[in-house]
Formats: sequence, C-alpha cells, structure tokens
Amino acid sequence: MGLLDWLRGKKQAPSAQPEAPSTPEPALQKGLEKTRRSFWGRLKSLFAGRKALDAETRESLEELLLLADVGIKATESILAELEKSLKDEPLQEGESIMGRLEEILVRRLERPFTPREGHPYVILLVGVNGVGKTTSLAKLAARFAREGQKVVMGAADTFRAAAVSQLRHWADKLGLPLVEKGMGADPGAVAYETIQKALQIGADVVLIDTAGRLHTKEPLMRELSKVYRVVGKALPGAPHEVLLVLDATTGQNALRQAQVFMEATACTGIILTKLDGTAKGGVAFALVEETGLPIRFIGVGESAEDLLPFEPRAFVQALLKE
Ligand SMILES: Nc1nc2c(ncn2[C@@H]2O[C@H](COP(=O)(O)OP(=O)(O)O)[C@@H](O)[C@H]2O)c(=O)[nH]1
Ligand SMILES: [Mg+2]
Repeated sequence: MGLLDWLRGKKQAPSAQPEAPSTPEPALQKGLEKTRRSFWGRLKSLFAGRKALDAETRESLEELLLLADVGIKATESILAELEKSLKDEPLQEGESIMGRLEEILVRRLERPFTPREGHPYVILLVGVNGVGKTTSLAKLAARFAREGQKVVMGAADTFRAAAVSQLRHWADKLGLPLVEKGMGADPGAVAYETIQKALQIGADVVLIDTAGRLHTKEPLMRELSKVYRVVGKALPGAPHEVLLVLDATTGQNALRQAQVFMEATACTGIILTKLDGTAKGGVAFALVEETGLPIRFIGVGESAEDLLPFEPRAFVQALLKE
C-alpha cells in the first residue's frame, strides 16, 4: 500500500506491518513510551472499578491531561464530552470508562483533509529551524523512492549553508536528484527550478525544504508566500500539501509557531516530530484542537523508519496501552 495513494486520500494509511494491522506498530509504541509511562499509563488505575466519573476522578483526569500538554481547551472539551457520554448512556456490562475515553480521543484527532490530485505531487515542508524539516523530508523521500515513486527534492532553505549541505548529504545517500543553488539563493527560484526539473524527468513526487526564521516574521511570511506562489505558477494546482513541521518537545510553543505559520501560508497538515523525546505527547490533541489541521505524520526517532503515517486510533491505543 503506497504512501502517495494514502496522501491522495485513496487508501488506508500504510502500515509497517500490513499483516497485523490491529497490533500497534513497535516503532509507534516505543516512540510514545515516555508519554505513556508518565501519564496515560496511570489512567487504568484511576478508572479501575469505576462506572461513573465522580468529582475526584474528574479532577485527577484533568490534571493528567494538562500535565501531558493536552492544553486547557482540549482538556475541558474532552472532559465535558466524557461526562456527557457517561450521563446520556451509562456504561453497560463489559464497558469501561477507558473505552469511552478512547473513542472520544480518537474522534478529536480525526480531521477531514481534502486531498488534491496532481502529478507530480508537490509537498512543501515549513516550520521553524531545528524542528526536523530536513530529516522528515529525507525520510519521506526515502519511503517514496522505496515504493517506486520518482522523487525530486528542492533545497529552498537557502538561509543557512548547513541546510543545503544536509540535504545534499541525504540526496547523495539516497541517490535522489536535488535542485540546489547554494546558500543565499532566492528560495522562489530554487522552488521554480525544482518543479521544472520534476516535469522534465517525469517525477511523481516533489519535496521542497524551506527556511524557518520565526523571529523575523515579516520576511518569513513574504518568503513563504513567494515560494507558494512560484510553485503554483510553475505547476497549476501545486503545492498539493504544505506540511507544517512541529517539534513535540516544545510543547505549547509549538502552538504559537503553528499560529504564525498558518497566517503565513495555507498549511494542509502537520508533521509532529520528536515524540520519542517527550512525555508531553498530549500536545497532539492541543494542536489538532487549536489549528483544525490534521496530523499527517509523526516522528518517533532519528532513523528513516521513524516517520510514521499518522492514524488517530493507532496513536490513541499506543498511548493507552499498559
Ligand atoms: N529523536 C528525534 N529526533 C529527530 C526527529 N526528527 C528530527 N530529529 C532531529 O532533530 C534535529 C534537527 O532536525 P533538522 O531536520 O535538521 O531540522 P530543520 O532545521 O527543521 O530542518 C536533527 O538532529 C534530527 O535528527 C524525531 O522524530 N525524533
Ligand atoms: Mg533543515
């Protein structure tokens, strides 16, 4: 099952273990271990033997959700929904509060997305420096290439020399074409040439890296909207996805970044990285609640297999697992 088909909304998310789709992937479980250990693992004992949500349990649950960085808004609405569900439909024999909570959490993470058709399929990666844009891009490129798609990468983060050379390193390692014009080049020109190259060689997927200088908001916005515009000019309908890369270890800061980037450009989804490095993976709920964007991929480690297509149920189940 291909990643590109999935991105285009045609099929279910591809699993690393297609033969056992109901068992959460080991990479996912491992990646969420810190979050699960610190907080979610405690829910079982909190709910043990309870059939209703008394004030004390409600308060403990609220505390756990807030500590996991679920955020005030999402926490309050999760609690309200759980209360309402238990009141409207008291638990039946064999049902548990955990089961109800699981359903509510899954629904919160499900966001419709409008996949766009297009060939080549153009993906822009945006986000602040250090969040994991370039590594995520390389991981995606590797996966597309493995699945037989013809990939072209574009180094439109021309602000730092290191950004270009990092992508060059990946391109060489993966044996994939990269369009680069060095540090200081016009990002719009790089993006344009990348699309030209893709059209020339009949590429299926184009992945474009961009710079993220959050402390200079105005130039960032100008630069991003220019790249966006230029890409659309080079290929009408493109970009098909603008993935906002956010670092889960930055907690509520990620929310502020999301606000700035959403003002600057039409983001279509989120890549939430470094979930393996934090106990506050609950920030996923806050991000979806506050931005309305779907999470499309999660990063759970530094190796190439550690970027996973995001599936709400698998994510929630991995969190709630003992
Ligand atoms: N542990 C972990 N590290 C990651 C993940 N994604 C990226 N990184 C690391 O974060 C650092 C910054 O990544 P980079 O792609 O250069 O960020 P960029 O500045 O946004 O392009 C690198 O050391 C990556 O290996 C992840 O999911 N988990
Ligand atoms: Mg980079």
